[in-house]
Amino acid sequence: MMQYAKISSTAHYVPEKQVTNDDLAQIMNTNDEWIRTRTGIASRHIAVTENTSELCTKVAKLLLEKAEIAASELDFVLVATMTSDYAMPSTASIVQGNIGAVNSFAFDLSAACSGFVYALSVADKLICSGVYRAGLVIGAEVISKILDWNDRSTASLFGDGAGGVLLTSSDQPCVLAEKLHADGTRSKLLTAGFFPLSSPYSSSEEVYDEAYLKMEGRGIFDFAIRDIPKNILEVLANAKISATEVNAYLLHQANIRIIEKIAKKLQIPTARFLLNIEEYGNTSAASIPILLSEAVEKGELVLGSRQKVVLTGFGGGLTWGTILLSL
Ligand code: B82
Repeated sequence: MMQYAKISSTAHYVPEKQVTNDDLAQIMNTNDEWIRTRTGIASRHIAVTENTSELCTKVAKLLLEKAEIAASELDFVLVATMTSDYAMPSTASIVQGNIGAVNSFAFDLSAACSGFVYALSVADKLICSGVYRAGLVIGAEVISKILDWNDRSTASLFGDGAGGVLLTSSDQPCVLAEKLHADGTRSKLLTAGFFPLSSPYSSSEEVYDEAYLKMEGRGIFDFAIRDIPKNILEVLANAKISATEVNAYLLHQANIRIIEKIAKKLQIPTARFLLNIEEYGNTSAASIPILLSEAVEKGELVLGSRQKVVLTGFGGGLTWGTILLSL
């Protein structure tokens, strides 16, 4: 019999400290009105003591508790992040150790704000192959550590957090259609954490100001408006499903204006597009799984209900991708 993958539980966790726009205005030249109208953001959660692996470990434990399965039953732990604790070991390895997933392999996946969608696609194939039966897929970021806190145009946009799903084998498909993309020719539009050559033998003239997150706002905004509606439509067409049959659209929470423009282009009421950017800001790879977990918690989405849900990530790489799920 064919093996498929389904979402057995969802969970999220954010650091306790919540920083409002007014709080930010105390430490930089900005104000609530400016941030809110441009971005839709009112606050963000910022890590004070917890690094990315700690946020992930909280999510991993919640996922196992909710589904009532033991860590030893997991085959893999996958973490999508661009803000891992270390370059080595992977954040996924640290989480695997913390939860005692003794039968799991573990690795991180780097696809910026598309990371969770990319990782879910990969995890789905691992299970559909029939080789593996259960795994965690977590999107997590502590972006606050790669921000230039002297640059008000980027520091106000981002927040820290983590969200994830437990995927297990099923006899019915949960992923109905998907399409992932990348365009590395536009990679300079969104960058963070450049490692310059530094050996005694290097004669590099590379610029050394690329440690912090940098974005060309207009360029990536235009990318989102142009490429994302096409991506969503190609996936719906592939599944022979109309845009109005989809119960909820969960898009990467980069900017409220992006989501409004995409909704308008697709001629879908904005109410179908779930939002949480107001509280969390842009949490990169964590934004979609936090959104999903909150919707399940509120009862707006129900696991096992066969509701149709679109997940769409887009960001650095450039990378983007859409997965159509039947929950
Ligand atoms: S912005 O350039 O300042 N702008 C658009 C012209 C204001 C409305 C801006 C702001 Br503020 C915040 C986010 C973006 C943006 O376009 N973000 C992204 C676009 C594509 C992929 C990822 C992102 C992201 O921020 O994660 C623009």
